[in-house]
Amino acid sequence: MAITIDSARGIFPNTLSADVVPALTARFNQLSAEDQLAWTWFAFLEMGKTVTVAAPGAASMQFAEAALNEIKRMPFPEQSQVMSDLANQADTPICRTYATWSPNIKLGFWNQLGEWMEQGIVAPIPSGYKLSANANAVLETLKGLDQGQQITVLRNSVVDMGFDTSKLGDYTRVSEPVVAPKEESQRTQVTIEGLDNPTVLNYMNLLNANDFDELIKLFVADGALQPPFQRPIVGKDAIKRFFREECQNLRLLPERGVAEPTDDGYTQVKVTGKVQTPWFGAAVGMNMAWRFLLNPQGNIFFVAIDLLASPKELMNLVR
Ligand code: 45D
Repeated sequence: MAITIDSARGIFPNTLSADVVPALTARFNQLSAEDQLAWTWFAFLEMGKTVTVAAPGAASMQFAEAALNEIKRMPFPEQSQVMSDLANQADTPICRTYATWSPNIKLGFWNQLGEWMEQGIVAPIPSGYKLSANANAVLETLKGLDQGQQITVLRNSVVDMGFDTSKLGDYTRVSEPVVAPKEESQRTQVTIEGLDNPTVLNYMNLLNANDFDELIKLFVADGALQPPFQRPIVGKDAIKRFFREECQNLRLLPERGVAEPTDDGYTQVKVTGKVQTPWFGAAVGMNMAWRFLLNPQGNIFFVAIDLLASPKELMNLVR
């Protein structure tokens, strides 16, 4: 049977990913705009009890600056309206601009608004705001998740706001400047218990070094990368763009892995371990799995990255 991206998606079918995340995101999206804003505020406060967010540098924030300053100058009711519009995915100039931003710029924008809300510069969530029963239930569920899952739900809610990009027509994507790959002397080498596959080790080391030019060479031309809870991104150009836009300064900490030959001389590899995002650094380690399908030349035909259901899944390398 010919190997396709669709068939590749099913390798290591026993891998339990955190389905609670898309489930909770769907419930969040059903809430009213007011509830969504208040909910995110309470969720953010809840997170803030245990971890702090590392604000992005000025170079990353420059693209959000004009919109932020515009909002800063508005009276409170107008500011509240802008925030509701974003949650409602309304068609307004700010919602259109927001839609062109990469996830990190969107997060940076909200992080700044959140700071200003605390300082009284931007309209706060009304004190005594009572979440609807539904919103409360969603919040209670969130509190029961591990931190990696919580920050993924928060990230999703921010990414989904703003005008719908599919209705935007032609537009220019806006993302942070691409950092230079790490100097050779600054690079680290991972080790993975039970696995010495050179492609997989290179993948981890090159991604950790922000060396996307070399990293993309590991893929076959029509290869695919499937981020957590997303459709596969297909083809070298699209994958490279994704690396540059969304994968800077990640820290991959793989722990263990297994490789086995499969059909047509291909090799399937599963690795589990932790991933840290620059937003939270070492404070939040997300429990992850990588499921690779390598061609006979050792190039990456497919890789899926999964957020795991529980820490127990880190030990699950069954095929
Ligand atoms: O609405 O191997 C207020 C890939 C209230 C690449 C607010 C990967 C109002 C390949 C509080 C102001 C990328 C797939 C809002 C690996 C309101 C690969 C603000 C994995 C919105 C390993 C809210 C990478 C705010 C992974 C400021 C898994 C919320 C990366 C901020 C995961 C939330 C990264 C933040 C994650 C969330 C980052 C900063 C999950 C950040 C999450």
